[in-house]
Amino acid sequence: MNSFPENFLWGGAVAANQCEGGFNLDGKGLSTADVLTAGAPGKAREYTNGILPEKFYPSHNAIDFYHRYKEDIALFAEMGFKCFRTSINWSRIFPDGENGPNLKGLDFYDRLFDELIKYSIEPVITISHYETPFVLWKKYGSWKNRKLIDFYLRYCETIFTRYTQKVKYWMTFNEINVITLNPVMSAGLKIEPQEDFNQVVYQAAHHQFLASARAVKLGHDINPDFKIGMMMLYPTFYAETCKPEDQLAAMQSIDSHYYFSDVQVRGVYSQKALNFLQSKGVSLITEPDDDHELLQGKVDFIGFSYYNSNVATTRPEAAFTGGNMLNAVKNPFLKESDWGWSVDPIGLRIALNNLYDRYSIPLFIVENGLGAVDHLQADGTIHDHYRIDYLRRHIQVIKQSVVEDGVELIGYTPWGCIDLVSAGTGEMNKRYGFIYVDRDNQGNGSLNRYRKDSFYWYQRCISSNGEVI
Ligand code: BGP
Repeated sequence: MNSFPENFLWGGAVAANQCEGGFNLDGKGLSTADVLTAGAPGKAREYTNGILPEKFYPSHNAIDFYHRYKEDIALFAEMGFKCFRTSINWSRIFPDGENGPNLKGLDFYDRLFDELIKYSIEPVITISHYETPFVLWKKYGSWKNRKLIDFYLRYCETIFTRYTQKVKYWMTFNEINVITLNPVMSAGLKIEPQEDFNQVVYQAAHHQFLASARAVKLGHDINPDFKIGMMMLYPTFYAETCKPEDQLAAMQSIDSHYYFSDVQVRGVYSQKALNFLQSKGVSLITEPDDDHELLQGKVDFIGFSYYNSNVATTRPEAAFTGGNMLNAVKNPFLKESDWGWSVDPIGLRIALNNLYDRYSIPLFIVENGLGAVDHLQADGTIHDHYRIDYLRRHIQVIKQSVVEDGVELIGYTPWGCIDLVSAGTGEMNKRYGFIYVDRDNQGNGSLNRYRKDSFYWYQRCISSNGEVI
């Protein structure tokens, strides 16, 4: 093979809570994402205990994809998308997590998937992307509680059955390993001062592993053609020096992420993982069938996000910079985005190789991209050469990984293919899209859509199957 496979899924990715808006329409319940405020530019968002009138919640209206999905999908089709990754908003289907399903919510996703299928765009669906029904959080403490597994499974059964003819690719949890880095955003985990962080987080992760495994089994029973994957954030780690202690630190850093993929791909906790839990004083509360269930629910593929690489060091005085979900030690060999995230295409090749060598199952890059400030010109154009440069360099190494290294890759969906609300900071001005949306950090703007230069560039990339970039 000397090019991308013919059936390679080029596309783009979003998440329901960051683009849909319509947070209280047609019977939708409140979700944890709906009580997340906008941070000051560059600053983390905050959770409020319910909606406070004096606060601004950017995802309440987001980019109004809920009403404009037809216009947006037409633009994706114009770019030639073969697939589109989004998530189903759990609280649209089960407004309080327990009672439902809400038929109007189900109808919305039927219409959305029909629209994609009309253009032969394959939906790629994340079942839970950083939102949990708010009531499940309030009433049960979210994923701390084993009961969440049953609520999640009921939701899965509903959507697997309803969309069995429309959706083939599913992912059970977005960036499941982020539970250790941002437990509130990832899993709705509010950790009280008297609670032990590790005990809560790894217990909740165990519940998610079981929920995912049961969902994989259930999905395959409902439709054997389903491809059900896990999804992780992949943070390539370099050792700061060849000092053995730094190398060990790099290995241990990435191991703390393999903890998650090992269980979901291999269906077992490794001895290393069990020892790690013990060293942290974590004692998992399990039931007799848990091991068997994990083994029954091994995933079909690994979806992952990759934005930047990281550096592991034993030097306590090392300087830190930004990065997706985890602050990284500064790498003097790399440039950084306006948000301080390193730009490192080679790190993506390493990620692809590491994952494929370790697991030998298909991979899917479901997030990658550059968050940047764009400038809308008076004539409606946006000249985002920096984004084209970022994506071009990443696609070059993806091709090398597929063609030279033999990595089996299903597809590539750059993040935020249409501008949307940032998960980390709630900003609109941190834009990733090929399509510009006229809305600012305070929620002002016409919401009109504009094609950026990268729109035409990606269109050529797709039509040439990655040859013209
Ligand atoms: C990932 C999340 C996405 C997304 C992306 C970019 O971790 O899965 O939801 O938003 O990061 O991050 P941000 O929006 O903070 O720039």
